[in-house]
Amino acid sequence: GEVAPGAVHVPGWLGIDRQRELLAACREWARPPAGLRTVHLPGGGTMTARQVCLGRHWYPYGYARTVVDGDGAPVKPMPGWLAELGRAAVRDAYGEAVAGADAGDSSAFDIALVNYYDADARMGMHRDSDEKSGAPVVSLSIGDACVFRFGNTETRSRPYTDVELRSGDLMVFGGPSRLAYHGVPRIHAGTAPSELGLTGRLNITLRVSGLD
Ligand code: MD3
Ligand code: FE
Repeated sequence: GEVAPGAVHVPGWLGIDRQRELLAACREWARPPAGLRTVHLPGGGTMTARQVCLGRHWYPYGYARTVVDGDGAPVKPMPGWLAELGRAAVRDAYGEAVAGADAGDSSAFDIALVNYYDADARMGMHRDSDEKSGAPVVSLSIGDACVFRFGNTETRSRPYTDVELRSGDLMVFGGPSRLAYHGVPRIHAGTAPSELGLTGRLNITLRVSGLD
């Protein structure tokens, strides 16, 4: 359903087999070089969700082709099948659901950011503004459920809407929602489907960098 203009939640979009395939791929991407890493913030803190990037490496605050703030290795490529999955996600989420939503150039997904949350990890309220494209962001969740907090474009604080994201859920954020504040205040530990054999939560976001 539509959480806000341009923000569409499709529960259970990924079947369990698709989730297992994505999880297996994430486990490969997490291996060094250019594997899962702790993100260090400019203020001296660290993010509690750990991250691995495909296509371009995100660091606070920009994109690079190598892991500039880690092992320096070239970033793993964005697979064509994953870009295609993003395209299908936008098509299915928007379909007829969001009249007049601007899908942007969603055929050109060239970045994936994979965040791994253990039971205690969180993500503070922030905006994603390092992409030079207005195309929608696709979010896929695998493993433990979480509370996803969708805010507004003006402030980091209220009003916001809390949505439970479960394993297999899709969300697409485009149009007026693309620059909204959002975060993950809580993980529901131990709620992952047992067939996955995963402790914690994975979130994969697919993005269009707008970079050369
Ligand atoms: C709304 N990830 O990677 S996914 C992020 O669950 C991020 O790991 C969270 O926020 C996670 O930047 C939330 C939902 C999400 C992702 C990107 C967005 C919502 C968004 C970009 C614009 C607006
Ligand atoms: Fe974000």
